Amino acid sequence: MKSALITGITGQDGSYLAEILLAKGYRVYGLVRRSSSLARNRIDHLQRMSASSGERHHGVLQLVYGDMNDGASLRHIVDEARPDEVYNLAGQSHVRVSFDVPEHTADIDALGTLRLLEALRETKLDVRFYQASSSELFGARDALPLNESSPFRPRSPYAVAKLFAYWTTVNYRESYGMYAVNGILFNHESPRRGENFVTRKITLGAASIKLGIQSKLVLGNLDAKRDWGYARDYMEAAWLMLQQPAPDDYVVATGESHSIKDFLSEAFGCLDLDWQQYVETDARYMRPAEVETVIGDATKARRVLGWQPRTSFRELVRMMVDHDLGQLRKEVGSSLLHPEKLV
Ligand code: NAP
Ligand code: F7E
Repeated sequence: MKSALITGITGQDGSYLAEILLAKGYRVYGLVRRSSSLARNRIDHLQRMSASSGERHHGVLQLVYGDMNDGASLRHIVDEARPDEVYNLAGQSHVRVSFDVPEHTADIDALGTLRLLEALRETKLDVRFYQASSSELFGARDALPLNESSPFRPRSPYAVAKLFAYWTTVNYRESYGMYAVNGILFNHESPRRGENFVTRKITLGAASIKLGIQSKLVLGNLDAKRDWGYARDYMEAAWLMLQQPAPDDYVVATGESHSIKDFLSEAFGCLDLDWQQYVETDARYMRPAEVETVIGDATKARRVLGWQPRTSFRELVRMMVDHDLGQLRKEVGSSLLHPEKLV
């Protein structure tokens, strides 16, 4: 049985990756941090399945406490789990919030990666390491689309921290011969996307407006363009990166770019609503420095990994809207049965 350690298993990507690895029969160690309320809704179904027998997936899931700001905990986990593969997905992942908590973002996203790589180096394990790098590394560029050779020019504390982690990963590969790769992933979304990223904010907002739960949606810059793919497809690419004969870095993207306005039009359109009647803008959602347009070129991933996105922009938006409408309908139904929940 192959084993893998996933940091960030409770996040959007970690939950999909855990599903993929468990279906392949891996023993999966998921690093979780302590919090006063157990926020594990994205992996609850996996824990339940792991506890019962005869389910679709054959692997074993084990959660372990640790924190990217605590090197001793990382060393301890690595020593105990002795994984074949490590996927470093943990991070303070919100770009705008990184302007509010730059030190924390650098501690977790930059130094956290260094701590984990050091833990792996010290144990001298024959391990394969995946780093969750980001299209935010490129920042504002004129020459599009972006590929592995495009220059980096980060525009936020988040991107600067990720740049440190990117080069640290390259450095450990070159200095110590580690199998360490960067997946330079462009924006990827899903019904499990955090609720304060723009796509999920829109699909939840549109569904709430449709059901009469809210009357307007307040956003920031509507002209920005992103290359949006489906998170599950992207985690397949992450796995493929660790199955190659030699380590390398890859861009993962759809090659299509859409504006926030396009996303609004598609999402509200799924519900027969005109977004322009409901959307307002507010400076509080703007960033001190913005990345206006992003579009990626995943030719190398297609050629070497045999990877390509399987989910179109329209399918992605529809999937998210349908999910949020269904979820909100259930919640409204249950709060009507329990009116005290409305206060
Ligand atoms: P996410 O939903 O925000 O998940 C982040 C995960 O990191 C959560 O499990 C979170 O745990 C964990 N985490 C945060 N701080 C931690 C700490 N101090 N110690 C241990 N765990 C910690 O992010 P995502 O969308 O899945 O993205 C996964 C990774 O890919 C992130 O590193 C992100 O920066 C990067 N990335 C994402 C995208 C994208 O479009 N989604 C694109 C490029 C790169 P809690 O549940 O306890 O908060
Ligand atoms: O913003 C604009 C905002 O926060 C997208 C992370 O996963 O992908 C993600 O970073 C765009 C920006 O994602 C609102 O100004 C308008 O131009 O959904 P987002 P992001 O910043 O692109 C990269 C690749 C990562 O690595 C990150 O981890 O949408 N926008 N109005 C808004 N954004 C938010 N969040 N909220 C708004 O109200």
